[in-house]
Amino acid sequence: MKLIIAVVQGEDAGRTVLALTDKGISSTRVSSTGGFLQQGNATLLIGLDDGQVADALEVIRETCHERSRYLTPVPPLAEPGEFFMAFPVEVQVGGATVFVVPVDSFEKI
Ligand code: 2BA
Repeated sequence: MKLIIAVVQGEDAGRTVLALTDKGISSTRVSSTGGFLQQGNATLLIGLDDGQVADALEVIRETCHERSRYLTPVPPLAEPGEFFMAFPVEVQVGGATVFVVPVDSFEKI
């Protein structure tokens, strides 16, 4: 058995969960925040048999898309009279950051 931990963009999460469910794969969606952009994203916890991993990764590839986000740099402490122009920096995010980890045991209690 494996656990897939997939960090996806909020816009893609609903479609990903539905497509996984259509294939009989259970998942849990957790709200999360990226450390770099400090913007909301979603983390999917997907427990599944080894034989379903390829199917789940295919669903994630199909439903999660790369997008541009903009990061506005925080201005440095300026001396009086100094002027700082904060230009937004474009960052490419996603499709998904995926970890596949082995599961020692799985129980529903
Ligand atoms: P964030 O940490 O908010 O990162 C958003 C995007 O910013 C990243 O997209 C990447 O393009 C860029 N980025 C991140 N750290 C950077 C840095 N130190 N310098 C320059 N650019 C940087 P993705 O790589 O697609 O990551 C999307 C989200 O996936 C991340 O959001 C984070 O929540 C998660 N993630 C990515 N790598 C991870 C890891 N190794 N462990 C845990 N979560 C991870």
